[in-house]
Amino acid sequence: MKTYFDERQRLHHPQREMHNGDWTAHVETHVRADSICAAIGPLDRPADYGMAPLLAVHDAAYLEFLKTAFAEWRAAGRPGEAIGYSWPVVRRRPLDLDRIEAKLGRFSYDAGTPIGEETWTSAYWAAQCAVAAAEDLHAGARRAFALCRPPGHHAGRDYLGGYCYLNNAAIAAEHLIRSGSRRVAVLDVDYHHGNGTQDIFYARGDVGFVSLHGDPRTEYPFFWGHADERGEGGGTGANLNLPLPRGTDAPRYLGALEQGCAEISRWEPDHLVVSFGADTFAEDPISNFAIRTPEFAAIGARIAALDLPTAVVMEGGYASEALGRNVATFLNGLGE
Ligand code: Q9C
Ligand code: ZN
Repeated sequence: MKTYFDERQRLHHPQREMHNGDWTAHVETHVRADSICAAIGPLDRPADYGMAPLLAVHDAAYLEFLKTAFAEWRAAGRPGEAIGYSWPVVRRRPLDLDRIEAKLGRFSYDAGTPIGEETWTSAYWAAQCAVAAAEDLHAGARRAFALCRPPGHHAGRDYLGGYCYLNNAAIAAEHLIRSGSRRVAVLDVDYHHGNGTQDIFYARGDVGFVSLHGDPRTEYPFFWGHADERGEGGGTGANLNLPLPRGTDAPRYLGALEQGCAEISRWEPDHLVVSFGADTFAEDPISNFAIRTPEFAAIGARIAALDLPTAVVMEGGYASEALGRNVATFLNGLGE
């Protein structure tokens, strides 16, 4: 299996996030990528596919904002990294406002996802890894792995959040559709609901979304990921959320995965994109499931039994020391 990573993805270094009433040290560090590289390396550098695959998913004004936000923040004399403090919750509309604080409010939804000097560079190369993995499937490969860091599944068409800036899984799925795939399924097994991916494809009948995650009644991102969110318009029925309680262990998790995989099989996609987060790990510092390292192999094996060409896109996982082992175990279970 080809595996993709670009060294420039290490440059992004978010300092802090607003968490439970305080600024805390940010957990989405380059050490995560180092751990994965040490466990499965060496990885290949992706080619540069340019802006087109990003523009196929994201709003052009949003991409321009992401590219320039840090410079504008500095030019306005602000300290540290760019982060919002006011969000348009009611009657949200794309007002074209000049102040960087207003733009941050327009294009984000939380205070956990700062923009620094190198954020755009790292997010851009993470997205290129996802395109490279999609290209491999298009060329006939059965498997590809994109070490996307920063992650992507919380980012929507025109917003960042949840440590995510560009939706790498959506970019891979859309790239496959535009390369001729009739149907693509996205299976999200990160601990958190992939609200950005869900939102991007919510009204689409050609990209299905199935997600297993901590129940948003108690877990981030709270407002999306509930079982009654089934898609709309042409996408009605093509969105399936399987929320699980705190403490979910491997037997219970595999039961829900069975249900999610059965749904994907019925849907008969040409390709599968897996948003893989290892934050379901028992020792993850910000999550509450109870999966142990060897059990990631069984998760990979169940996904392999779908017998679909599969691109794995990295999402979360914050127990950095164990992260590489958890990813390697999952990929071994998935097989070639
Ligand atoms: N400071 C991923 O796993 N934490 N994102 C809530 C806000 C947000 C996790 C506290 C967790 C996002 C890709
Ligand atoms: Zn997560």
